[in-house]
Amino acid sequence: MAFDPKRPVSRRDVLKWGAAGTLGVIGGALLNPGSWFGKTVKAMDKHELHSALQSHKHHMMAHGYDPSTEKTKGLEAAIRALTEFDYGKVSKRADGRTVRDYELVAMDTEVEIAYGIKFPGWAFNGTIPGPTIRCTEGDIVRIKFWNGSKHPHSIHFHGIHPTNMDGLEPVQSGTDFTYEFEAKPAGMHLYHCHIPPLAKHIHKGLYGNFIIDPKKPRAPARELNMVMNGYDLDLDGENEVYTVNGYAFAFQAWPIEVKADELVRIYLSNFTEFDLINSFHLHANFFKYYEVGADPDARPVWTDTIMQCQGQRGILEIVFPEPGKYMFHAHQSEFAELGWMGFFEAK
Ligand SMILES: [Cu+2]
Repeated sequence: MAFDPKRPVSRRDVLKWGAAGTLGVIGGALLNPGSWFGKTVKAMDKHELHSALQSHKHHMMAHGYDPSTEKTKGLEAAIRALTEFDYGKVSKRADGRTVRDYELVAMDTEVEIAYGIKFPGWAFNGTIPGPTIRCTEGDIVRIKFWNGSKHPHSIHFHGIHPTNMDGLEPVQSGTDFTYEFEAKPAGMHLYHCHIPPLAKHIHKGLYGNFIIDPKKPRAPARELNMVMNGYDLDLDGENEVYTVNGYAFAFQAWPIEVKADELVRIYLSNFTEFDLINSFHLHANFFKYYEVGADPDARPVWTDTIMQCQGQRGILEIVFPEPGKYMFHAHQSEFAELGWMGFFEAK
């Protein structure tokens, strides 16, 4: 196909070019600061990109997709996001209620989203997704939000709370606001910026999971946190990279180690903008799925594939029956091939 400098880079191009080294080159060209903030990528950048892609073709054809297993900063952040839960700074109020204090800072920052690709994100505490906020039903949750970004932002939590704590008011650059409410109902929730244009503010990275544990704890399990997302690298309203926990192919490069026969519980949400639906498919096994996980009487779905709309979330409970490598990925094949796939390694 003839190179057309005016034609935007499509996700199909990325798919076609999809060798790790090539993605790095694409990222480097697209994320050239001069081109990124404009509507389209500069012709010069695209020309360089095209030449670089040609030189990578042979390697790609010979080896197929070969994501690097190098533990980059982005990959480490994705692995940390799996098991890091922020329980806040805990204190007791005079009436005996547990108070949890958290701090979230919005920043304009570059985040590594795939091997060699940096994304000019807006992030809570420097990572996409932001920290996983966790508490117990009935706790008083206090989140001090400081806006260190150049743009107005807010934090909108899902759950039941007073409307003046709902995050619709912008918090201006360089100022702060403290959200305070009682955590309810128990379940798997989420938080995100709620300032228009919303798709842009969310897509740039201002989101994370918010888990409210029930007062009667769930059964002991190996607990994992997962956020599905996408990145639109050339601002054409389509994603070119898809991930779980912010980094393409993270758990292909580094499979998630679990034990056969132990209960694995995953708190899963979907923050993919521009595509209406994302999904989670597990190979060679089934799992129980609790939508939101707020209804203690709900009967889970017993399946190997679930889908989530934007902002939808739920709890998966998996037992791996025997040792082996179990693939998991979005069942939109294109998303999987653009980064949203990985493995559980049961030992
Ligand atoms: Cu925002």
